[in-house]
Amino acid sequence: MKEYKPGDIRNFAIVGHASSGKTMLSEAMLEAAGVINRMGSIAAGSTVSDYHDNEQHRQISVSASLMHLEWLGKKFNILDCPGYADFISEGLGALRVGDFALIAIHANHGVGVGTDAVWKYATEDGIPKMIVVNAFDKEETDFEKTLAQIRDHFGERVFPLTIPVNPGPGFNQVLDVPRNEIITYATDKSGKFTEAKATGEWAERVEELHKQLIELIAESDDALMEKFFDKGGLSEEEWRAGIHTAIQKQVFTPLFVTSAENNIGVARLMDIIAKYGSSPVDRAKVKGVDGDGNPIEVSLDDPDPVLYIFKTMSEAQFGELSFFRIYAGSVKFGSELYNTDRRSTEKIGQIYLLNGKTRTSVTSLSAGDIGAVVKLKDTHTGNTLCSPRRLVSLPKVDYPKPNIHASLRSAVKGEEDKIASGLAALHHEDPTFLYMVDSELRQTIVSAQGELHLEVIAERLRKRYNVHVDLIEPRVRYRETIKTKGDSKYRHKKQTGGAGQFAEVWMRIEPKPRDTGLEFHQSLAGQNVDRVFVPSVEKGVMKASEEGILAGYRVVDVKVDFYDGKMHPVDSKDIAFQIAGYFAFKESFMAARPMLLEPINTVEIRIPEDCMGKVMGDLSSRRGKIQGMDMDGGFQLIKAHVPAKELYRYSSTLRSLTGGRGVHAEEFSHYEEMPRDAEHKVIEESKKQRQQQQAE
Ligand SMILES: Nc1nc2c(ncn2[C@@H]2O[C@H](COP(=O)(O)OP(=O)(O)OP(=O)(O)O)[C@@H](O)[C@H]2O)c(=O)[nH]1
Ligand SMILES: [Mg+2]
Repeated sequence: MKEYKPGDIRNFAIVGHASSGKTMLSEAMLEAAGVINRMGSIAAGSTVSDYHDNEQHRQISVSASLMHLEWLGKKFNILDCPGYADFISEGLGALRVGDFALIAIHANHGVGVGTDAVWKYATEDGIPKMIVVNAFDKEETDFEKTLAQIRDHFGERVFPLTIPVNPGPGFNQVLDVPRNEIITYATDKSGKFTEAKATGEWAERVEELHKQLIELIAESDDALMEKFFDKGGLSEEEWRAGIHTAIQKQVFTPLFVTSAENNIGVARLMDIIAKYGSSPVDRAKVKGVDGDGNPIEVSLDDPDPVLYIFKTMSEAQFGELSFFRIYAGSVKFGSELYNTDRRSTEKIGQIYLLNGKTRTSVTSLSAGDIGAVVKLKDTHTGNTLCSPRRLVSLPKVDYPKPNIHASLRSAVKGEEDKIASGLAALHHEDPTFLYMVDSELRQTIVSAQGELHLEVIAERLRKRYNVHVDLIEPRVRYRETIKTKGDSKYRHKKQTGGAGQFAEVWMRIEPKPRDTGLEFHQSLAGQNVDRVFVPSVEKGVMKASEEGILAGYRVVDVKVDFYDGKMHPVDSKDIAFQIAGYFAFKESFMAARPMLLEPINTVEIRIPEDCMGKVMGDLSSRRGKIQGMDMDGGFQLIKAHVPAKELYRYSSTLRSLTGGRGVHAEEFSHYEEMPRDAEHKVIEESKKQRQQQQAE
């Protein structure tokens, strides 16, 4: 395998809104470069990138795939990322290691929420962007309108380097602005093309655009600007030398037109990437911290290796694969590296170059390159591997918090351990997926970025770990409390066979302020009850309060006073007072007008203004109470208190109410009294459940 110098490597992430043609674009590139002989298709599930079962049967990308090819002597490392927001962690990892982002936009649909999101992430990562407007073979595309919309979103400096000449079915020609040419593509999907000088109206058009382009390029550099003014223009050599810097500085964002499906326009895009695209040299220095957390800079030409793990994935046929980018030094088969984040040593096994699932083994890879390695022991997404001589940890990706939750139900007993290790492994692979074992309600809550993400997680658990699980609505942590005072004089007496039991507990209870918990006191006077039984009574009260009395939920905000009772010289003992305390508490609780409290979450919603009506209407049907409203960059922000019970899969609802443009975050706020009818439902459900359990 040829070794590539950093300046000859092009690492990029293809990102964008769902279904904009990213996977087909990478397929077209592979075909043009001769890596594959024939393009696969999404419908047949035969693309190099979407090779997982879960991608083929849904016909969408779920994982980012690494592919590579050579074009004009440059090595392209392509990361084709999923467009669905559910799988954003894949795109975030890829953007972190890319030297630029190739943002795909569908010619029919224009800029979508997904486009905005990836634009923002690429900007935060400080990498330049290139835009591909795809699917010009479709009916009813309008290049000018789409360009205007893109400029409206991302600024006037989005500049077309190619323009569709004959959009619509049969589309095979583009106007090449830098070359003043009309390029005609072969219709056999090979990506091959012939060139001819632009004539007639196209010649005029391209001349004008050409002028604008040169002016833009001149702006990127003071020396060029001077020449531009002196000579009233730039020579071909001059402006070509300036394009690279202009793109780096994003003085302009180049835009290209394609039909990925038919491999039209893709080869010219690849030419520009090879000639002027960003390479690792453009980001030769990255910031990190050393072993003690002090700032440190890693340079492309540092001798000691620094690798960033941007993705890990468990594959049936490979085992665990860790994808890395090398920021300094090189990595060799059999060498030892140190994982600064896990504080452990890793031995480097087989190193691979990948094209989807096809792997080529190499003995080493050097700075700037991207590859994968198998079977690291304890290395997760986001970790840095380096030389033990010079410890480095590169910054982690900041992943969004999950916004959808479900309870994982295990259908077969005895699989708990397998499920637990599966969940842990899946979280390490995908940090946007979280889980929590809720011992109070004996449920495992899984949290993800969307309904599809949840489904994929459950599918992976079932397949990889061979367990039987499904997702159900989580049980809500209701609380029980009282409205008034109550009391009980409870006698526990057992005299059948063996030693007898006797205890009598007199108890008063009263409500306490919200969120103050349960408080146990004794105010015994005289000698009716020996003080040694006080802890026994308290134990009984605690047991009853933890089990719940009304509907099986923990009792809170109650003050208990054990003020008197009776005992028997022989039959009174610890267990007898525990039982009496338990029932005395239950009786007094039921006498004190018991009620349920429900958890209320603070919800922050961000939506386009035109969706206000629908979202507000929906919130009120969920018993939401608006706490505040604000505007932010054309978006409406709503803050509301909504019962947790009403928020099950809210992110899916919000997506459908806003055409995918709304997002929300939720967090527990406080407990509140419930409306009667809702309370009644919860109590009835719990009764039913208890009856079922007894019957089993
Ligand atoms: N007509 C036409 N269809 C296209 C083109 N590019 C992609 N498609 C089709 O559009 C659909 C989505 O294409 P993909 O390549 O999977 O899009 P994607 O952006 O990778 O989608 P996700 O990764 O799921 O976000 C598929 O049915 C493709 O066959 C194109 O240039 N022209
Ligand atoms: Mg895709």
